[in-house]
Amino acid sequence: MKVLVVIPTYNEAASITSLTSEVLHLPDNVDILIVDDNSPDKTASLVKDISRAWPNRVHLIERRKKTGLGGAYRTGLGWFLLHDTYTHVVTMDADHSHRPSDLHRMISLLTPERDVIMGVRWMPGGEIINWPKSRQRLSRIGTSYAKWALKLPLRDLTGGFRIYSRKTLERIQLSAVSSEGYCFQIEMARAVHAAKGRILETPITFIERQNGESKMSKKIVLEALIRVSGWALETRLRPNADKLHYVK
Ligand SMILES: Nc1nc2c(ncn2[C@@H]2O[C@H](COP(=O)(O)OP(=O)(O)OP(=O)(O)O)[C@@H](O)[C@H]2O)c(=O)[nH]1
Ligand SMILES: [Mg+2]
Repeated sequence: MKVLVVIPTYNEAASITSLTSEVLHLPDNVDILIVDDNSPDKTASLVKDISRAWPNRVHLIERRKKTGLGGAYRTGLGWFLLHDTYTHVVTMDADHSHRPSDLHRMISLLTPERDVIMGVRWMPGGEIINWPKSRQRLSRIGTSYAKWALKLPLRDLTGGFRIYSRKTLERIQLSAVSSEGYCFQIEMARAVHAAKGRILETPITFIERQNGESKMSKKIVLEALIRVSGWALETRLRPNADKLHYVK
């Protein structure tokens, strides 16, 4: 088993050095791929310093401009698929909202029978620290709506802390997962479910960022609302639409 951790970054200079150091010092010997969108705060040059200190364990893809989380993840997951020494890929935020200690525990849950390990805030044992009530409400409503609309039996559809096996991603048409913003996480859950991926939900602690700025915006919320509503209709009109769309 060899794990790659993909971390998208936009203006995460305040967090990226400490986060990558914590991840690299885990006993799991994981490698890291940062996908940076030309951050004005020079996140990428910090990553270059880190990768000089950790040759072959830290990789960087620099995209020319910020086009959203979805595009950054499509690039990162595409890189993972091209490098078949890696058996699993992790998606993780750069801002210390996702704890490396949870990553270690999630990796320990991997077995050949499990296709996806999904970090969940909204289940017994899960926790959210320092998130304003309004943000918690948005996330809970988003997950509940998507769960009902898409008929997905999952408890944290908007969260981005997950592990996917290579086998699972190879069954999915990644280019068909076209969301730009955080809706990407919902769409990936939909695609994995359509591909009959076996998903294990596990509780995580999510901590509000202490440095840098959130990229959450009205546009991102609107994209999710419009897309999920469209998929809901599609699911009801053509129950196997997701399979036809996402599964190879
Ligand atoms: N490359 C790239 N990374 C992005 C983009 N938008 C967000 N990210 C990264 O995606 C991760 C999640 O973004 P955040 O802004 O923390 O979103 P969030 O966790 O929903 O919001 P907060 O609660 O405010 O932290 C972070 O590592 C960001 O740097 C983007 O357009 N391009
Ligand atoms: Mg965040």
